[in-house]
Amino acid sequence: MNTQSTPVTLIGVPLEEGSGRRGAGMGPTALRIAGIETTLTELGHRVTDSGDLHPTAATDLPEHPHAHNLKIVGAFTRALEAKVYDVASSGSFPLILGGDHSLSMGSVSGMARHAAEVGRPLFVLWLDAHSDFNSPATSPSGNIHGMPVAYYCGEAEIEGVLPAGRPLVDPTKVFQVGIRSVDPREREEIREHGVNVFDMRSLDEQGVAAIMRKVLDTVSAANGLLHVSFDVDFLDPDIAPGVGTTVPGGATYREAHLIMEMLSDSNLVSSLDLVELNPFLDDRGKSARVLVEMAASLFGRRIFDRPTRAA
Ligand code: EXY
Ligand code: MN
Ligand code: MN
Ligand code: MN
Repeated sequence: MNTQSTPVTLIGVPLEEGSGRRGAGMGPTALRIAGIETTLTELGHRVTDSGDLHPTAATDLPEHPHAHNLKIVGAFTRALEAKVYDVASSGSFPLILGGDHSLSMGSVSGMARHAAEVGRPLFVLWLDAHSDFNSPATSPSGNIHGMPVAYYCGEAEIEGVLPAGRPLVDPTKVFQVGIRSVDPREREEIREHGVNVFDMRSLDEQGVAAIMRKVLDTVSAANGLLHVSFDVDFLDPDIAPGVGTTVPGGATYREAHLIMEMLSDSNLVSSLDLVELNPFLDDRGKSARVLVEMAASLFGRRIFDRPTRAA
């Protein structure tokens, strides 16, 4: 996304049942109160707020002992997959206001269908403290928000939510940045499937800019689309306490902004999730405002424009 005027469609996803606790369902409202629409409009974009999805629970899905609340999470997955596909196909940028991270089963799957249709590979940048590569077979909690990456890569074995034969994401096209909490079997799965992980130590050692250049060069060389999924817990809890799964030692304010600025300059980003904001746990709207500022950098806000490099 760059400074040019872009049609953007906000999609509210008041889903919290994937997280095992209450509060993330208020995330879309908090992001609206923090000014997501006016901020992007003032940057010159044409923003449409499509409101919140409110699907009814999918009665055809089973109660699953190791995938809690599958009927409602599955219903949101179906509704969001269809919505994101429609929005992207219409030429607008889907900006998903979460909601817990299980919503990415739908948003990424919708973008995967769109990418397959336009004949371009889909890449995913996963900004998170967690790898979210569990499955019902490996999850220590049964909470589906720890499973979306495995799901959209076809590894979570939750049948019947989306049609068999849905386009999947190649795990080697997933880049995870900021990781610092991984379960033992999840670790094995990530390695086995070739997910690209830049954990917090990599970020400390290499710096954000070098990592992002690798990611962006890879996407650019493949003429790919890039979906960005931003989990609040990617950030250090000091700057973003409004999330149920805080992990110490997260990204700083400037590291996160630099990622957004480089993404913006790249023009490669096709879609964005803002997830796991839990306003019930937040400190006077602090985390909601930080997320809106992150979106502003992705959509072209700059301290100063960079000088054009001399030939
Ligand atoms: N790995 C843990 C689990 O699967 O239960 C914790 C997952 C937290 C997921 C948050 C959203 O990133
Ligand atoms: Mn997550
Ligand atoms: Mn997380
Ligand atoms: Mn596997």
